[in-house]
Amino acid sequence: MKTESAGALEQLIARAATVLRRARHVCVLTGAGISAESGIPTFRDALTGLWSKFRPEELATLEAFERDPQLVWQWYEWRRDLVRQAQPNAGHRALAELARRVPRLTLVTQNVDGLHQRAGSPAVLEYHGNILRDRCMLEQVVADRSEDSRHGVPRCSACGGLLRPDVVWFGEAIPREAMLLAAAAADDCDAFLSIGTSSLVYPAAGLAEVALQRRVPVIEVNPNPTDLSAAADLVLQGPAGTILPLLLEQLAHPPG
Ligand code: BV8
Repeated sequence: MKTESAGALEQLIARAATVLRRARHVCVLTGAGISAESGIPTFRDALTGLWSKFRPEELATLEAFERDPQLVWQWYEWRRDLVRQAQPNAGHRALAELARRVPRLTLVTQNVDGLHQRAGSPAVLEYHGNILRDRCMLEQVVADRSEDSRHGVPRCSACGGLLRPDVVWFGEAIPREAMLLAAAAADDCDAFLSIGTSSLVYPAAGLAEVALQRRVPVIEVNPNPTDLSAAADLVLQGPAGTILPLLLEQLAHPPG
């Protein structure tokens, strides 16, 4: 016997599928929540255990790295191991499939784990970079590690400069191409999907606001309410790994 809430959720998913079926260009923003079911702690949860005494801004900033590069690298190496052991989940795979079902889809992710690409999503905009790449602090380019990486702080094989994770830290600019392409997609899309994000970190959270200002349908997928929920047109409350496959199912089998 279907519970009332299950019935209500099914109707909301059917309405979301109708929006996507009519869409010419879907813009999707994802956050840490879509990777939670792959065993990667969400950003807030990435400060658990021995890292719980730190605030994100205390580890994910240039100041923190300059103050103690070893400590910051320890945190990133711990997160890198989690990313290497992780597999894309049904949520990532559903988004890769959705890109094949709609005329145009722009996928913007705040995640640095590369799981969208591993699930087969084409042309993912890495708005906050990628944790598995190193960037040279001197040349500001993606670089390889030299043999003599001392004391847990890797060095650039080309110039010996300090290496840092190729991610965007708080107070740093979004990579230019990703920022311009994401802004253009938010300005052009006729449907916007916000998945697994608390919508707290800017300028990423501003992309959904652009869609709202343009009166484009905004659909949120999240088991918990967020700063965006009140303004969103449809809120599909549940885990992305459950909701997104159901959305694809509805897209494939329109009612009646
Ligand atoms: C900048 C990479 C200036 C590093 C990250 C305007 C207003 C207020 C503040 C600001 C503002 N503009 C700028 C700021 C400051 C700051 C900011 O936004 N601060 C916040 C904290 C208030 N922004 C910046 O500093 C940005 N840079 O402004 O530079 C500038 C400009 C020009 C030139 C020079 C400088 C840079 C921000 C990027 C920082 N880097 N990541 C790393 O990963 O180590 S941010 C990082 O945190 C993530 O990438 C992500 O963006 C964010 C975490 O948010 P979420 O992904 O949403 O994750 P969260 O844990 O919060 O929530 C998880 C959600 O998932 C929850 O809602 C949960 O319910 C849900 N969930 C759980 N399970 C599931 C699920 N959903 C679906 N399915 C499930 N199974």
